[in-house]
Amino acid sequence: MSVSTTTATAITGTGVWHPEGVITNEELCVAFNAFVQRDNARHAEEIAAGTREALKESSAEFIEKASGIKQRYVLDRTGLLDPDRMCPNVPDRPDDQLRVQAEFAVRAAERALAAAGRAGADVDLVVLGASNLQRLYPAISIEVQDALGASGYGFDMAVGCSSATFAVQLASEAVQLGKAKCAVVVVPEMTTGHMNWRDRDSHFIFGDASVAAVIEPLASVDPARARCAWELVSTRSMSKFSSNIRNNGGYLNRCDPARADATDRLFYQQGRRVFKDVVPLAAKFIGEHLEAHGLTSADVRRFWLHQANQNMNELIARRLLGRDATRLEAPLILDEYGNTASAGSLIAFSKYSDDLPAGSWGVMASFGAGYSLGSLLVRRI
Ligand code: CO8
Repeated sequence: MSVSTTTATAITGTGVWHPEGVITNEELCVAFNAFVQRDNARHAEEIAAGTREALKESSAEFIEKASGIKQRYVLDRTGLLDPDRMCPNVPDRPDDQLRVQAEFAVRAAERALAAAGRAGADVDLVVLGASNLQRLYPAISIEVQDALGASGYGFDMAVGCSSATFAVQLASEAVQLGKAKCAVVVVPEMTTGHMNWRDRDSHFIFGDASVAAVIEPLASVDPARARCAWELVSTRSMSKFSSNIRNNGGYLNRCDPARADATDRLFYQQGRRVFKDVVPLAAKFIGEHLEAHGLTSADVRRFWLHQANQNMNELIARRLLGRDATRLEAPLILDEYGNTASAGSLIAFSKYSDDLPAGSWGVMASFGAGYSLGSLLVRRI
């Protein structure tokens, strides 16, 4: 476990961007069920002979009840809703054009910089954190740095759904060490590319979105410039190995030709086990972080939790508060966005933070594959 307690830094602006395409649960299930019917018809003889199990249909009612998700934003509806394709159509771009993930990042970064009253030329560090990286090199953050007209340096990092909180922590520490004066954390989660849209257990989970945050020294915060600034009082992170959420996609995949069509190169999970593990783990992790600062959950005005599952968040908030949280104490964005991987808690923060008065305490918390957990203790300036 690593703990940082004197981050004299602040989040001076955030920005959210998502593609315009929307897929509702109902639309998603129409496509999925058409695929199921076709697949079962194709294998009718084996199914009748008992040598193959028939695929089961999905339902919009199940999805909303089990997860709280009602819809998700997606870059490409066409490929996802085509029962013969079930994969987003994202044409490759020439090397002299901004790639999709960098474009996601730049769009959110521009909004975050505007909120912070900063320009791209002010930026001297870009940390890109995302659960999936589009390519290996050059680092996507460096492409973003170039597109923003920033100086300094950039790097990419991935820690599943804790990529954003870990990235904020690293950027904050760089500012704290004097290595950067104006860092931008970009979290371009183009998640629809890593899902197995033919898997009934998980086809409904993720959506595409991008979020960014500007991090500067606390001493340089100017309320006239940055309308909604929050001191990053403390950051905490933790990891504990588990294979319950996994994606074996990687550069060595082609080296095992026998497994060219393996579906474990896409997202898969033991959802029930994860659910059971995460509730006590996350509540303890956040509670201990607060305790280390002489705070209790009652002192916290808002918890911006990872946005994977409404039932999970309600249970975690109940453990922390000893009662049900109100919608504003633990806001949800997953009903509209789906699970946006590591972007979720930061999107919730961006959308639900400017109403709180100066001095308010808040916690952003992520829990994700790895397992990985991140907690950011913040106070409104
Ligand atoms: N349509 C209709 N029925 C379905 C469907 C479907 N699409 N899928 C499953 N069912 C059926 C099953 O067949 C089963 O039927 P039966 O009882 O007859 O066998 C029944 O519904 C229940 O199935 P499950 O037990 O699989 O369903 P759950 O109630 O567990 O819900 C979830 C599935 C929503 C995926 C749930 O398990 C979940 O959210 N788990 C938590 C993990 C998670 O959120 N994953 C998201 C991505 S990873 C991530 O964001 C990080 C999460 C936390 C990390 C932890 C770090 C410490």
